[in-house]
Amino acid sequence: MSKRATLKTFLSLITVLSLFSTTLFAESLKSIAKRRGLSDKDLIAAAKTYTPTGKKDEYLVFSSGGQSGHLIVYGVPSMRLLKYIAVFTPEPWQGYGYGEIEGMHRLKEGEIRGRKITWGDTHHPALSETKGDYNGDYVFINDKANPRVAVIDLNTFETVQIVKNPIFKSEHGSAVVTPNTEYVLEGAQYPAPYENKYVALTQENFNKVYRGGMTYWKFDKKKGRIDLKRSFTVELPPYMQDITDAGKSISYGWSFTNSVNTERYIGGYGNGNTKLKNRLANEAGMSEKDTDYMHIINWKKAEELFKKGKFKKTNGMPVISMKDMVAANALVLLPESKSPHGCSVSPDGRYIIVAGKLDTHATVFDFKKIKALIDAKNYASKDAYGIPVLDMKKTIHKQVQLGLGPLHTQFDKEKGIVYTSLYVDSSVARWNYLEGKLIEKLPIHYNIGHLITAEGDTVNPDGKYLIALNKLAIDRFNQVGPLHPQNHQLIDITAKKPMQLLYDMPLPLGEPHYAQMIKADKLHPKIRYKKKSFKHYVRPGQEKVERSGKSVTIHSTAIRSHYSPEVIEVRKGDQITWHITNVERAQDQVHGFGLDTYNIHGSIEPGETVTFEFVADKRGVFPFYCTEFCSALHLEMTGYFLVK
Ligand code: K7E
Ligand code: CUA
Repeated sequence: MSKRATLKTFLSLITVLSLFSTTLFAESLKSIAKRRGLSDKDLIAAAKTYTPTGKKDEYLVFSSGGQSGHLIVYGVPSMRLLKYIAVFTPEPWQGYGYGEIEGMHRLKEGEIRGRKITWGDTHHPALSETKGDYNGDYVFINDKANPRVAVIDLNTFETVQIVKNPIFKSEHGSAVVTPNTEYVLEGAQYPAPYENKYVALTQENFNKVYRGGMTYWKFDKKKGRIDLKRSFTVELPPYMQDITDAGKSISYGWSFTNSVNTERYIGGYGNGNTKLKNRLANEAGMSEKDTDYMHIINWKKAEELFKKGKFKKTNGMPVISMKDMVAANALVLLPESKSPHGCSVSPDGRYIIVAGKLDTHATVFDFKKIKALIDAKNYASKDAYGIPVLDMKKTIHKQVQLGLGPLHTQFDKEKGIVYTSLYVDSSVARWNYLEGKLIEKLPIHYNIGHLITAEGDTVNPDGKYLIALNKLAIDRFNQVGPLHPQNHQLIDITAKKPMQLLYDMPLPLGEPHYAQMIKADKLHPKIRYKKKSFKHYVRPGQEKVERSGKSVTIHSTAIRSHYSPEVIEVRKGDQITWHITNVERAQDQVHGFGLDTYNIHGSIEPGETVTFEFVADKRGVFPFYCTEFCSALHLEMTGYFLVK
């Protein structure tokens, strides 16, 4: 055949093949849809979320891990899980709490009053911000149960600090950052005495000694750590402070915190008396009044008071009194529909949207009006603690009926458009808070708590995706016993109307509350550690075992596929300090280190030096080995630790 004829045959063959393949593909897509019972809508949803191998996600979500005490990272739109970051809870894979000194130190740092705590109830992650926008440097997360806040460095996705609140006994309005991450906020929840003392639960004591509060943890951006010496707390009444948001732009310098139980109802049901009689149960007693209070705090002024030394220390925490805050006109209360939950500041900082769980309305407060009243000291009344109370009516921009159980709100790219979760209704409401109009509702499955949109609480929301963080899954997934996974539902919000449900993701790790969604290209995590950045870095060829009395220090290296040294002999009772440097440079070449029955396990990432400390308190022969399948000869990556 001539060259031209070959080309001709080749071309016609391609035409036939491509025709054949399109019909084949079209047919098979149809037949797959038929076989699996998929609608056209389902196919579109699949195309919008399916992420072929090697392709990356546009956004990353940092979700609280609820009772697991971890932080969960996943991609959007694929909804692929990427990482559980160990924060308040031991996690062996990452070497967090199993002998690796870094993780041990973190958990030690989180001990409260000498008690080791190995769980946390994480609720609200907060990505660090610059000018009100996520900067991708850090993420903070709170522990509601044991009042603590953790700092996670997004260079490594590792927890680098845990601070504990020395005066709160629980917290909730946390973690929240101010627009330039000047402070990380932590609001108390269940009022209690600041001191660690017994104070009988009488109404009188409750009113006088039990307290709420708002802690402003100073974040030192240079060090990447919270600076305890520059942190302070504003004393608040024993109202149950709840969700908090920081002001921005025109409301910069202020923070807003909801509350419930401004009735100061202390219960009684169960207090040696399980019959209700004349007393109400908490749920009724705490929602007797029609309104509760939003706490409006000028943290810039509080900072000035702190710097002037206008505080008293309790358990080492500087506390600015309500009296001093009121005298500085820096603490004001605003009535809001009773038992509210969400509290969200608009991207321009002007509006604060509050949804009352027990009210079908969302209230849009206008900060301009609030500020004018505060500046003029135009107050309607005072509460029992002498804190001025604003006239609610004078501060409202709109009140909009959304449905049953409105909770949290997030913002769209388009001005005025917001999304509010409706817990009881099991739906998401899309509405316009500037015009006060409900646009549409989308049913979700089931009982939504928080919801998030892409960068939806920043000064520059992206819109695009919404995720419903549902509380119940019920019948959405295969049954796995009475305890079900949570259900995060991805929703497309790009069209003006309607919203489209795209994907259900089960999350079997605690009950997440809040999450935040950040553009993936804002994150620049490292691939390997700089070996020299570790004090105990071991250079290949310089491995050794040193003894000084009962202290044995092992300087060893790990590389595919051996540890050096491989055999280590010590005496019973020796105090062991074991440094291991992973001298690999290649991406993802991690070595594990597991030691037989010593409850020691670590993760040694490329370039990293990890240190283990323990006492060789059991005699015997203990193999150690690499727990990551790092190479074909990974099983051979082993050695013996002998204790005689
Ligand atoms: Cu609504 Cu802790 Cu933010 Cu749960 S909280 S949902
Ligand atoms: Cu190193 Cu397996």
